[in-house]
Amino acid sequence: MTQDELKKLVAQAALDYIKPQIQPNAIIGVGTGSTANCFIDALATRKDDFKGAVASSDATAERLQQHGIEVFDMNDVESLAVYVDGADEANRKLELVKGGGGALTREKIVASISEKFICIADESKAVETLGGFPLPVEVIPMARSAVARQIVKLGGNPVYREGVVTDNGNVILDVHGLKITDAKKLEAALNNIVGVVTNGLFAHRPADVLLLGTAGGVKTLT
Ligand code: ABF
Repeated sequence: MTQDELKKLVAQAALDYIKPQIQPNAIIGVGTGSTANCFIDALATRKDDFKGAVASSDATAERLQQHGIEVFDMNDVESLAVYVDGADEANRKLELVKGGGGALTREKIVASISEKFICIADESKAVETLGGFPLPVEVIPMARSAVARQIVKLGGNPVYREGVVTDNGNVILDVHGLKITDAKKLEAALNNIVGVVTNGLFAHRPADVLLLGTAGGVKTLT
């Protein structure tokens, strides 16, 4: 199976977590990226089973609307039945590195009000130790160099993602060279640097379920 086919497979499998019998009129949190896009396309086939969605990026909001799915402002929503999103890396504890697509802050906000976070990914995203994929950190533009110096002190090698401005008007540093053995500790340490908006570690709020697309089918990890 190609990587695209694996993404479609897990996106389809995520639909099982939308349960109109148990949660009628649910609002679904929807992530960003190519795997999340497959989920949006699959979601469009089940429009009668939920009320609408909260989007983790402008691009996702646009794709949802193109499918005729109502997009809610998160300020008008108290909680989300499920949040479905991809990741750049996932470990066995379901801690994630996210933000390769630049939407990490809104993704983390949406995850924070979700009862269940379903991460969907092809098997290439499953790793023993996080950090092989450079860890994205969203930063207030004027603090870019100051934050980069602090990240070097934590042992990382931050690289400015040139030409990218997030939906929130900020910039991104991609931190190379980290071998992340204590994701919660690093997530907190990075959050503590003045000028950091968010970092792409999802360890304090990891996924609840990881649906991995493999050649043998969908593997469900909890
Ligand atoms: C989002 O999309 C991000 O957090 C992650 O960076 C990216 C994964 O993209 P893809 O599904 O295209 O590999 O989930």
